[in-house]
Amino acid sequence: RPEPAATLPGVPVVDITATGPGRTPIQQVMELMREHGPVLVRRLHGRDALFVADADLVADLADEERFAKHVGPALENVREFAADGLFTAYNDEPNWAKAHDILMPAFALGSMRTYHPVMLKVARRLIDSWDRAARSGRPVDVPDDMTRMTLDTIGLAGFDYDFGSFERAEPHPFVESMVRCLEWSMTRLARTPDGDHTAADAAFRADADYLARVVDDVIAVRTGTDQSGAEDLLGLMLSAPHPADGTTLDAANIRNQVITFLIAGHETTSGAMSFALYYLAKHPAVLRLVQREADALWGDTPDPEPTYDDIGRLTYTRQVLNEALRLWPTAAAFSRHAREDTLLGGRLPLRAGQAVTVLSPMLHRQPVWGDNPELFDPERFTPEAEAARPVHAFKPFGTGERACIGRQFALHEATMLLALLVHRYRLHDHTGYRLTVKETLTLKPEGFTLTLTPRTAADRAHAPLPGTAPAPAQG
Ligand code: FDE
Repeated sequence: RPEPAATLPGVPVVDITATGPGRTPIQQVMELMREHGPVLVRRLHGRDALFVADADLVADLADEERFAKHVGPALENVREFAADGLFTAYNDEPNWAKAHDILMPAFALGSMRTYHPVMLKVARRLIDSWDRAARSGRPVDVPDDMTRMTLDTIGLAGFDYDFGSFERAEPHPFVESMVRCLEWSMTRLARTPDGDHTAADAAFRADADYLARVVDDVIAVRTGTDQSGAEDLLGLMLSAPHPADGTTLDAANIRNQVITFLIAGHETTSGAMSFALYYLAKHPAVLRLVQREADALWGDTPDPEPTYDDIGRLTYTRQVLNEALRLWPTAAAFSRHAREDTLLGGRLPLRAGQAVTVLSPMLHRQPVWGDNPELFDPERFTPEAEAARPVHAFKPFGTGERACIGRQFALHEATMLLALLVHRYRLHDHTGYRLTVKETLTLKPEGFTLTLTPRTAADRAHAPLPGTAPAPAQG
């Protein structure tokens, strides 16, 4: 193993072996960077990992000629249950390019038109459930409900499979097993070399087997019908021939892809919406601007019928989502490796194969973001502000050919839902919630609840005019 510390001039080495990474490893590295700067080596049980958040270094890492996605230890653990699915496949595994080529059309911007009605249908399930909560004064658990919504959406839109999450008091068992698998992947990284982990590993195996059984059921439901040629994700997986050689994906790979999409398609998106609602609840002036935007489209209509094109018009709502993803990118780290020996940023010598992990939450707090990066301010994402900033300063969806394939899907789903919710409800921060970020490989605001009351015509009339600058609030 290379010892980067010895060969990386000026890069501090921080040994965390005494405490371990704990249950919040991302936030631990964030703290280390606040103390030691945006480039550091974290040492754990003698294993070194290079973390960077410096904007120039991240821009250099985006050079696809010299760097590629790295499947690091965390993703190696996820490979135990997602194998050669898109997220965890090695770059040179033939199934990556094959599945990527076959599935890309399902994620092109135009395909969102097909998913729009399904997304709206699931948004209405959430609204029904929140209406009941509003009537009874009961608080809603925001991350739990966002997860219900995103799981049902990817299930129905991708596979025409209904998880029925809103008919369940507890999350679907698939979600619980999946979260435990992700936690296992994360905590396995913190293991001491001498511990006994047989029980944890057996529990993981049982969960992974359960995920596979659910997915086999999703596939069986489809193959039992004449719908196997449908144009959704599963339809493409089952029947679309690869443009290069005319073969389709094999059964084992389809199972891995379905697991991958069910996981990737809902954990991260639900966290993103939860953080956005958190910031809206804390920033009434911003909330009024988002409401104003939705009101301009839908007025006092009690049950608006958002069209596909409406979602593209919700530009301020999209800015709010981006700003939430800046402060808490829910897939908070991604790794790259050098294709050949090279100098990162012209100064840090890396050997071929050597890995670097980008810590997006700290990249998103670098000086390119101004002198108050902790401040929630959607004005950072006006077209003018975006044009003035280096392109690689914002990386919530990773980079290059292995960047997020589901980006448009997630943004369409999240923008529509946020706008519908703020159009319909007043959000009450009834507990005076203090943010604690839970990590299960992805990030979520833990225990965040709201109470709701319906908005009235009078509320809508009193929202401020568009173009009013939101008063910057702390938080
Ligand atoms: C991917 C992704 C990424 C990258 C990673 C690395 O590099 O390693 C990131 C960062 C992400 N992704 C993020 C995100 C966020 C959000 C919200 C999301 N994401 C969402 C979604 C949805 C869906 C469906 C998805 N997503 C999916 C996906 C996939 C499949 C992938 C892989 C791709 C390749 O090819 O590799 C991703 N994603 Fe995401």
